[in-house]
Amino acid sequence: MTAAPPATLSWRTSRRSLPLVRASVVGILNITPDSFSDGGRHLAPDDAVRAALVMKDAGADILDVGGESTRPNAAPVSEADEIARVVPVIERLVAEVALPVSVDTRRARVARAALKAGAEIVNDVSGLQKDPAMVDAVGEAGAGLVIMHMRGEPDTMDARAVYADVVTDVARELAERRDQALVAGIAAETIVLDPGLGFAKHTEHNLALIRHLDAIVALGHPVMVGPSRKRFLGAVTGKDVGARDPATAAACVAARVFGASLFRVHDVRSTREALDVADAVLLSAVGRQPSAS
Ligand code: HH2
Repeated sequence: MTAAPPATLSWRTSRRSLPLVRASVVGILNITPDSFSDGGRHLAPDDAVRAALVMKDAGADILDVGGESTRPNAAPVSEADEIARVVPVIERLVAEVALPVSVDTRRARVARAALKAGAEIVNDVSGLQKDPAMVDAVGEAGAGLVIMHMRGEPDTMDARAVYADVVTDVARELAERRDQALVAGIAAETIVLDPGLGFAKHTEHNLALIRHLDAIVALGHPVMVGPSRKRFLGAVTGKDVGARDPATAAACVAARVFGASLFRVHDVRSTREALDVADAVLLSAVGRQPSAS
């Protein structure tokens, strides 16, 4: 097996070009009472800023702020409440933490409010399927856009985890959503693709998607993965949600070997260290002389 770092080595957002030579770690900040692993921890802006500073110190490159849980059976949140949760936190993060901020939302109005508050990336887990106004909200701001693969809604997605071939099906559906963004005028270099681990996928689907990530890398955009503390890691290790950070770091390393560039995690420190070691190995291989093998 020949592992190679991905070819797409930067990502343009509305504020800068983010280098992606080294693996980028995206720290998760859920401003929700009910997210499956960190719900209720960062509801107050002071707590969110404190957690973000710890993530920065641990080596986070980007902060991803979300105001709506996408786990099955999560309590619905109104658009106004979602904005009220994320905007004050984003304003404080931009002023006090000085890392690029992404907003994890499926709603165009929330995206617009977050971008106005200083966010520069929109992470849409519906992959532009939920809100028809999302493409314009992202395109007008020139924001970075994460197009994640899922099917249906969080409450119905498990029943939609039926694939002829999960790798080709997910790559094809992601390509269709990417094309929809391009047709609407979103610049190619602002787009990142994400296979949506755990969203309408069973354990074997998640593992196959990591093993064959090259099919998504081949679409020509940087690839993000979000395995953090998810159920499939519990299925592999037998660990409860609170004890899945080593498994998360291992899944990120595997995804790095197969071409991912961005890694969305709760515990930044353990994944940062694991990816630094992976990159020390993978990036040293770039300069290898054929005669030395
Ligand atoms: N996973 C979750 C939420 N957002 N975004 C991307 N791009 N990729 C992912 O895999 C992804 C995501 C779910 O995890 P979490 O935010 O921890 O939980 P919840 O949805 O309960 O807030």
